[in-house]
Amino acid sequence: MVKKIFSGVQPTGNLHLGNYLGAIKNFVDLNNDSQNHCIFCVVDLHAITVSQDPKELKKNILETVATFIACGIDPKKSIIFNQSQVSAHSEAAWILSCVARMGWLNRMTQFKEKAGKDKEKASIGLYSYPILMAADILLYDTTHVPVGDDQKQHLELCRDIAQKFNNDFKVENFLVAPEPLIQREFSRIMSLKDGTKKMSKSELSDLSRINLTDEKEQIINKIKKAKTDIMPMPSSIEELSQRPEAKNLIGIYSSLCSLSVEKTISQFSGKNFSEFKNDLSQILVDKIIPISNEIKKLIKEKHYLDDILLKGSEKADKMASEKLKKIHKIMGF
Ligand code: AQP
Repeated sequence: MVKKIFSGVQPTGNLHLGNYLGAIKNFVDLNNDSQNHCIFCVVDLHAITVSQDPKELKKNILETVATFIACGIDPKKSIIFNQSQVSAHSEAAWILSCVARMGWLNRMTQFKEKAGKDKEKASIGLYSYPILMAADILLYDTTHVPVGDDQKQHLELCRDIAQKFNNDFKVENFLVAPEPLIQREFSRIMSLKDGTKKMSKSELSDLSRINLTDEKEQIINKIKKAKTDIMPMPSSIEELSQRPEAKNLIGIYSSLCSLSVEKTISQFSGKNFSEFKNDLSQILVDKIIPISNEIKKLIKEKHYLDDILLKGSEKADKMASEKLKKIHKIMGF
């Protein structure tokens, strides 16, 4: 079966190891399967749900494209574009916001986490952003969405919106309810400073994450300073449930080496953390430094990156505006 894949990354700077292992690595595998039709979107409209410096935003959009390509996405095989250039996304989001229910959105945990204590001051966009995400996905008859574990709830909302639209307007299967593609293991990479918090671009401390543009010395230093507990390396998987930092670092190592957690544990059982950290740093340097160098090279090729976005948005616009036209007809516009 041909899979129609859609996924997005926000151009909010500091793309990190969590974005790579939770999402982009998966994008690359999907891009390499000739059975799939892939669309990878730089979701700049999502980025402005929190305030952005326009100059930085422009730079980050191009850096996100450079990161996609440096990680291995081929713009000849997959469509790469930025969301703001295809107006159907915003139009469909309005229509779908009249289908979605307040109660559904009120349950979204990411809004609660991102808005924090002072949710009165959060933008309305931050609250309604899962509806724009649903529009992004549904405009392309997407069948599969590769995302990190943190986006699972938003994808369930997208399915509910598709089903309600189809029921309300009696158009069976018109909007395709997509399936999430979430890796079973290592789908949520945690902060290097706190194993209970997700690794995130917006976390103030740079020591909490490995950025995809980090230099060798930065990676080594961050792993050296990464929080661990006072006990030696675990000898069983059961021990990990009480040791979030050890669990996270072992997960990162296993994911990068394509090993099971059990295998990694048996490899390092009884050894001390410093030995494990040395090996982890080495694996990270081997994986991240070629990506980091390629991003830095590509970022200077502004015309090349602009051209990828232009061509990608022309293709995406054609597909999305055809779907939107059908939506208009169904709704009586
Ligand atoms: N820590 C993570 N572990 C696994 N997957 C992750 N993703 C993000 N963080 C992790 C996945 O990366 C994709 C792109 O994410 P995004 O840029 O759209 O935004 P986000 O999820 O809000 O990422 P951040 O880092 O947490 O950004 P800020 O700090 O700006 O809010 C998604 O598929 C996501 O699941």
